[in-house]
Amino acid sequence: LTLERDLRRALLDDPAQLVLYYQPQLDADTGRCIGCEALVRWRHPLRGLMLPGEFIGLAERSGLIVELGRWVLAEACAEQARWAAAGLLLPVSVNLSPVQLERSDLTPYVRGLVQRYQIAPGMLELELTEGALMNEDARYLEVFHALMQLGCRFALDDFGTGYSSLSRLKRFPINRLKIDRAFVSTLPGGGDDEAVVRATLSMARDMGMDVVAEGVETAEQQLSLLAMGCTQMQGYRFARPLPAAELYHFVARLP
Ligand code: G
Ligand code: G
Ligand code: MN
Ligand code: NA
Repeated sequence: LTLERDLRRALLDDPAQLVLYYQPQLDADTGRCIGCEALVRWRHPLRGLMLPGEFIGLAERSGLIVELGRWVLAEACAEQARWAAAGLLLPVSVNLSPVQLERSDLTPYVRGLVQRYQIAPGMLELELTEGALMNEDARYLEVFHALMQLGCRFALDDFGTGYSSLSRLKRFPINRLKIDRAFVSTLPGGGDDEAVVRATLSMARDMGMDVVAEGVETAEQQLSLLAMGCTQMQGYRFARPLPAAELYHFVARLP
């Protein structure tokens, strides 16, 4: 309860306690950075730097996720505009909680941000988990389609761990699948996990979706993914989530 009060106070009075880190995503074929994922942290005045696992659940249960989610979207857009001003055009992915999509004012909010920061909506990718696709509510689908109409891209996070059926994927046109790191960590193994990766790549190809592998940590995993035709990768092998300035320098140092 105190943590909830602290988070409310941070959002209202002291948003500087919140900070976004950015983890780069690379095309391992070309070595280029193709985007980054924004990951929120909270510099709690007493507890120090807190990871999202420690407060996103609380934010969702208390409803504070709506305000927190707005802050994350605004900050990610502001940062993307700062990078653009410095000559770096980099797509940014933002994690969305299902609670945010249940609110019809998400679309005008995002439209306002891309206008204010002069961002091409296609440079903003919204990440949903498979659970977020289980909602059949008409208004929920409307918000999803309105954001798509606006030009935002959608990624399905933690893919392979949930229950998304093909019919559901057709109802929510997703641009990119993010293969959960659980399937990447055992590569190269030749077992079930590798089969899941192959099946995901094949389905994505047929449905015109991109695929990014998450949690790539070793050269062996990278080579195995490349051999299967998966080129987009994110993970400690390349970089941890970095503060904005470090992300900028990471990309600037790439060939
Ligand atoms: O940052 P970390 O590496 O600990 O991320 C853990 C998880 O927290 C991520 O997988 C992501 O799903 C979630 N997360 C991180 N940032 C955000 C955010 O801004 N909004 C939401 N809803 N979830 C986030
Ligand atoms: O949104 P999502 O749950 O996918 O967020 C990614 C999470 O995975 C973040 O908590 C991030 O810090 C973490 N992560 C990113 N790269 C790696 C990696 O290579 N290995 C592991 N174990 N975790 C990673
Ligand atoms: Mn994510
Ligand atoms: Na994920």
